[in-house]
Order: sequence, then structure tokens, then C-alpha cells
Amino acid sequence: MCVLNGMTSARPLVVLVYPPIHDNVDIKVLPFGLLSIASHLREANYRVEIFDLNIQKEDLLLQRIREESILYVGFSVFTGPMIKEALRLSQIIRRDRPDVPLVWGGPHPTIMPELTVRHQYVDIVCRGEGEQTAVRLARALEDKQPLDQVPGLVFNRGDEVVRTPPAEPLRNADEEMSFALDAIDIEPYVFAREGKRCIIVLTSRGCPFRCSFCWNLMFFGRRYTAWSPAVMQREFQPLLTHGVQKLLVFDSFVGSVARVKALGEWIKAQGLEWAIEDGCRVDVHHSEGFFRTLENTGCTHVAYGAESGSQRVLDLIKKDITVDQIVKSAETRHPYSIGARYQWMTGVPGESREDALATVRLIDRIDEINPLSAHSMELYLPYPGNELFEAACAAGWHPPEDLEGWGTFRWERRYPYHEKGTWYFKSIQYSNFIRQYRLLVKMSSFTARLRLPFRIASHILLPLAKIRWKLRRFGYPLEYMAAEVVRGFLSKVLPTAENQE
Ligand code: B12
Ligand code: SF4
Repeated sequence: MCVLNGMTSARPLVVLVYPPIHDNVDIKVLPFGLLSIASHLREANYRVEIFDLNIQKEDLLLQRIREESILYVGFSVFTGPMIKEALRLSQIIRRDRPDVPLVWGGPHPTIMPELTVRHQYVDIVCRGEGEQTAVRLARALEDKQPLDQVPGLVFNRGDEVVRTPPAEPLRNADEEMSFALDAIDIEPYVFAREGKRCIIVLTSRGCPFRCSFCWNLMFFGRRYTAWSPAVMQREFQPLLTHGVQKLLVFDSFVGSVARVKALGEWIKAQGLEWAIEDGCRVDVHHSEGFFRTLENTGCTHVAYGAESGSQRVLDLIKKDITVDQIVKSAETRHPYSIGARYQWMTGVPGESREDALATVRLIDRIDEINPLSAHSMELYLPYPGNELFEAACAAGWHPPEDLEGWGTFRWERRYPYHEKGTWYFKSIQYSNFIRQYRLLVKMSSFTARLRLPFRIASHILLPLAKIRWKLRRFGYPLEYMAAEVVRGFLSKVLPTAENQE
């Protein structure tokens, strides 16, 4: 946390909070959303303090809130345990400072604004991109103006829930995109991988594609904003002067081949290595020219959203790619030293066991074509706000009914749309992870920093995972069921990032 410079303490203060994520990994990602909002608030002459509670202790936050004159406290929240944490903190702040409005923004409040704002510890929800809304809200609260005039809000007025029109998105990324990187201590976000000091960056927002399971469609409506190397030169200087040696690009969609080239050339000119850890598509990022550019600019690996080896499932989820294109990406890449992590998803509503086995076969085929490949796989979870979520509900799945419920949302052992049970798909996912663990360590920052209990479990279960994969026997995964019980126990006794390992 730091008080942004150059303002007198007479100016009102906005406090922005990034609650703990409670993930199974101990890599931290800069809270880019809050850093961007902070920069815009500062432009408008407000003081801002950011507390990332994945890094900092909450005592300091609570102390600042008790002692300062505060316009509002803003929480950034996505679906899952962050909600639980944000509710717990909101309750404490409401008790200590009932005069301070509690504002929630981020993916979950944007997707479910009414359900969020109806909670007693939430006063205002900010929908969508928050830069302009955060500033206009600060002005309205400071001037004691009605909130109806502030676009992008949902708030309570008595028993009524008021929804203002959507806020304008940022129009000119190159002019408007800025991050108040001096508002936080950068060092905790730098981590070592294969001897290099790495940091995760985002270089764009949104995505022009239409996959039916993805939040981007709902949040950005196929709008895609990428900023130029000039913005990175201007904004990312504090990272570059921090001894960082490698940038890990974590965009939803990394952009056209021409853009990737410009990005790579800028990174190389800074004397850095890089990798694309998310956001490639086999229909866009597949040409020889693409891989050559990556090699020439010091990029070590890329990550593709491949999702399924079944064309039927790819069509069902509107991925707009073909199995042949997935294969081609591995073939064309073969002469180059570029690794690729293929990201798969299993257990979607409508996916049969035969579809899932098609994914298993395709993974093996890609490995034969190009050994510089790794594979990560997720069990599909019905995250709200998209078409596939609606399909899951229509197939009989009951989503949580309140905000507390969404705060404990994680995978369930049985979804009604898996006719013969969910464990089959989960078993494929686990077997894949355990088999791939060593490769993923090289091509996924998050696997490299998996917490110790999970690393030990992956070693113990390796022989069984290999047998399951070879024989295609994924039913009755007793070892994974037992591991889940242990995982549940560990997450209760080791709840925070600090006390793990
Ligand atoms: C980096 C990242 C992570 C990092 C951690 C994030 C961090 N900073 O430490 C890691 C890898 C750990 C992670 C984990 C997970 N993630 Co994640 N992650 C992201 C990612 C790629 C970037 C986040 C980001 O910085 N965005 C950029 C900023 C600009 O956007 P933003 O944060 O949303 O902020 C803007 C607005 O939302 C708004 N806003 C936000 N907060 C506030 C607050 C106030 C007061 C106001 C006014 C406005 C406002 O204004 C901001 C600026 O415009 C996003 C996708 C994306 N591109 O956004 C997914 C995303 C947030 N993750 C998502 C998910 C689902 C997960 C996982 C659950 C995945 C999984 N299956 O395990 C886990 C969570 C684990 C857990 N225990 O819950 C989903 C969330 C969907 C949802 N319904 O909430 C997203 C959207 C991606 C997706 N594929 O759908 N994630
Ligand atoms: S390509 Fe990726 S980011 Fe874009 S809509 Fe599909 S899943 Fe989402």
C-alpha cells in the first residue's frame, strides 16, 4: 500500500481492496483492474490506497479505515472464495465505519449485480470496466449528488434496486490505459522460474470471439482493446527497473499475428525473454511466420485454448475451431523451439464419455507430432453469465441462490448433465495433470508454484495415472476421491497463502 503522491491529505481518500483468492498456487498477479482505476482516480485528484490482501495483512487496511476520512471502500471480486472474504471484510468495515459506502466491482458483481447488491454488506455495485464509474462515483459521493447520474451502477434505494445505464468503455487504449504501479510494492509479484525473474502482465482486454462458456462475451460483448508497445514502454517502466528478466503475457486473446510481432519486438528491445501463457487460438496463431517471429524475439512458449478433441463438443461450445487446426498447430510448430501448452476442458453439458476420450486421444497425437507440448485440463464449472451456464441450469443444475453460496462455489461431485456421473471426467482431468506435472512446470507459471501437498500427491499418484491413461480406464477413481478428502481437509486447516508450505 502507498498513498499516491502529490496530493494533500485534505483530499478525500478512496480505498481499493483485492481480497484473498485462496488458490492452490502461490504466484501473485498484479491487481491490474485496481491499478488502472487508481490511476484514473488520481488523475481526478483523489487520494487512493490499494490493499492486495493476497500480499498484505488486513490489519493495516482496517487500521487505515478506522483513522481516515474515506469516500468509499471498493472491493474487486470474482466468483468463488473472494466473495466470502469480501463479505467478511465488508462486515467488519460496516461495524467499524457504518458511514463508509461499500462498493463491489469485478467479474462477479458485473455478472450478478442485483443478487450482489441485495446483500446487507454491499451498498453499490459497479458493472463492467470501472475506470470512469469509479471517478464519477467519487465525485457524486463527495458532492452529495444522487447516484442516478453515474453510469455503470446498481444500488439500493429503499426496497428498490436502481440500475443506471452502462458506462462508456475506454475509447482510446493508448491514451487512456494507465496503471498506478507506484501504488504497490512490486517485488512480491516477481517470481523465479528456471533461473529468471518473471512477472505476469496483461496487454489487452476482452476478446472478439464468442465461446459459449467464456465471461468475455458477457463482460465486453466481443469488444477487444489491445494497447501498443508505446503504452507498455510508458506504463511498465517500474517493472523493467525491477530486475525483471522475463514477461509472461496472460491476455484472454493476445491479438493478431502482426500485434504479437510488435509486442515481441518491443520485449526483445528491452533485453527481456517472454512467453504467452494464455490467449492463443489455433485458427489465428498457427503460421510458420508466427512461430519464426516468436523464436526471433525470445518467446519460449505459447498457450492455446484447444478445449476438446471432439468436433461435436467444439461446435457445441462455439469455439469456432476444428480438430484439424489443433493438429496443424502442433505440426507447423515442429521445426521451431517454441513450446505450447494446450488448454483442455472436459465435462461440459452434452459431452459424452466418448467425446472426452477423443480429447485423450488427441492429446496423445499432439505429443507424438510435437514433443514440445504440454497439456492442462480443467473440469468445466458452470461459472455464471454465459450460454453454457444457462445450458447447465436447463439440464437441471441448481446454482447457488445467494452471494454466500457463490462464495463457496467449487466443483461438485455430481452434475445432473453427466448421465453416468462426474467422477469419470474428473478422473481424466486428474490423470492428465499428474502425468503432465513435470512438463507443466516449464510451461505454466501456476503449476511451477503449486503448493507442497499437491506436489507430493502428484508424485505418489503418478504410476496409477499413467496406467489409467494408457488403458483409458477412468471410472471408479478411488485414489482421486481420497485425494479430494485430503484436499478438503488441508484447505480448512491451511486456509491462507502465508501459512501454506
Ligand atoms: C490474472 C487472473 C487470475 C490470477 C489471479 C488474479 C490476480 N490478480 O491475482 C489467478 C491465475 C490466480 C486466477 C485464478 C482464478 N481465476 Co482468474 N483471471 C485472471 C485474469 C486473466 C486477469 C484479471 C485481471 O487483472 N483483469 C484485468 C482487469 C483490468 O480487469 P478486472 O480485474 O475485471 O477489473 C476491471 C473491472 O472488473 C472493474 N472492477 C474490478 N474491480 C473493481 C472494483 C471497484 C470498486 C470498481 C468500481 C470497479 C472494479 O474495473 C476494472 C477496470 O476496468 C482474468 C481474466 C481477465 N482478462 O480479466 C481471470 C478471471 C478473473 N479468473 C477467473 C476465474 C474463474 C478464475 C479461477 C476460479 C479459475 C479456476 N478454475 O481455478 C481461479 C480462482 C481461484 C479461486 N480460488 O477462486 C474468471 C472469473 C469469472 C467469474 N465469474 O468471476 C476470469 C474472468 C477469467 C475467465 N476465464 O472467466 N485468475
Ligand atoms: S477465444 Fe478465449 S477469451 Fe475469446 S471468447 Fe473464446 S475462450 Fe473466451
